[in-house]
Amino acid sequence: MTSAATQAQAAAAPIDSVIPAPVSVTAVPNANYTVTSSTQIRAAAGATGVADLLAGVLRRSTGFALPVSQSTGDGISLQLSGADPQVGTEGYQLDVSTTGVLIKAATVAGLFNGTQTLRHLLPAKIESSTVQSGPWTVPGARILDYPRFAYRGAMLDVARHFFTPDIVKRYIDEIALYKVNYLHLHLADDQGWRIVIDSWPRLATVGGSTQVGGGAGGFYTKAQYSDIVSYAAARNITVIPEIDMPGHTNAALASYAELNCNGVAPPLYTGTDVGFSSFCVSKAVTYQFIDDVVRELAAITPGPYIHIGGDEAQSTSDADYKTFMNKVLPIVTKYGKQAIGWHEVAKVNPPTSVTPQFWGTGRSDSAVASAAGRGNKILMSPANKAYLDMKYTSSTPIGQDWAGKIEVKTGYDWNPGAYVTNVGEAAVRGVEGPLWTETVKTRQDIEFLAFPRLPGLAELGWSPWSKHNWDAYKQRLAAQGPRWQAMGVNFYRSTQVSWP
Ligand code: IFG
Repeated sequence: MTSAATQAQAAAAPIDSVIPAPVSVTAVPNANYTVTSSTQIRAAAGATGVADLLAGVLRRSTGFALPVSQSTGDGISLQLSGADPQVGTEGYQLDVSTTGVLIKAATVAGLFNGTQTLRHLLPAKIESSTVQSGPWTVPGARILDYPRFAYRGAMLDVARHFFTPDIVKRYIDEIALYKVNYLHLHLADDQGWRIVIDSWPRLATVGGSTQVGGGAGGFYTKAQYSDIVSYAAARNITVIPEIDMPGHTNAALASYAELNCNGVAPPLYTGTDVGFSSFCVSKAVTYQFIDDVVRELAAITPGPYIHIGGDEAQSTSDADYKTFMNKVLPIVTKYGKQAIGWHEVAKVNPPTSVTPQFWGTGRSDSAVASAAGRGNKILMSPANKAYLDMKYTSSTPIGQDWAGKIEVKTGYDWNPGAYVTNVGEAAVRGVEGPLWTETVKTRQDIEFLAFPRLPGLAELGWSPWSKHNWDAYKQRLAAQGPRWQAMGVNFYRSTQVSWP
């Protein structure tokens, strides 16, 4: 980086570099605030957790003490009163003046989102894990902001390749910076079962013992899962566990012979085919098993959703699929959770509490449109727009391309509120970027595929459609490059973006 560019980086980040784009941003002249060694961070009662997280980021790179107190006054102030009611439950107001930055919200979630915007307003070096030279200037601004959709999600497939809790937590740190508020963990598939279920212990010890390519695999203990849940919750992210069924179940079937219709456990599977497995719909033990699994998962999942998969059930007849889902969906409700399923679940006319997750490559699906018409909310993950495991271009070293290549602009230029025929804005729960890991082995691989595309999905989920503009967005995206460099994020330098 040239010294001029370094100087540019050290200057206050332009107020139009925030992703997701806020609802309204007004520059205020002569109102810059500079964080100094005497800056204090003040928080309303109940908001000191958010203040501590912000302080952690700022202390690391500024070297300042930045004490946090339950108080009001100059400096960085996080308050739970006085916010414009427009901000709702996740929005905030952020006002910069020469004496400090005041963030107001109705909830702790809103304050957390406001602190992410503050990070974007500070120079990129604020994200460094070592002390950097300032000045740490925040440009004078008035911001009022709140999300378009309630659900902005990222999915990580930890079944094809297992990822340690630390790697999952790093991904949580990265997606939190873009106000993503759901992390969907794909915990079970043909190649692996990744969560301990006490009543069926072989699921982890056998089903979790390998992965695609035959590696050692792994699994989360309940304590590790709960630690990930808490880590996410502190960053306004709700974890959604997925146990895919009736298909994508070889790991479970290999762990317990009695779950198979013929009473014989198939071998563990380390390939990448799909559609060859199915739970035995006709056996009562199948539903006892699922009841045990959902009960134990619900008990360690404070969030409202459990994902039951339902995709690619090519070895389950339509009639059996319907029978299966009509027995399983009530089990999720019984344990106080709402079900999400891949959009095939729409064909069983599920209760309106069920969220079909659209992953098609087309613009229409009659069952999904009918479900939306009945009142089901649809989660938008069109595979040719939102699948983060798709290659960027034909020369991308990892990833797949069955849904098409997804360069940054392709992943950004679509409207979730008007994408699937007869699934309008009011029927959309939000947007999610699935990252399947057949070809993804390391933290660097995850980051290479997720960045820069996930921030575009986060913006589609958060920002007003009126703010949607590729030419403006790609400038804001370019400003993320130095931030990701400071964070050590292994992002793809798309040639569509003029990285500084
Ligand atoms: N489809 C499968 C996934 C994964 C994916 C890879 C869904 C819902 C292809 N199902 O996407 O298990 O293999 O891109």
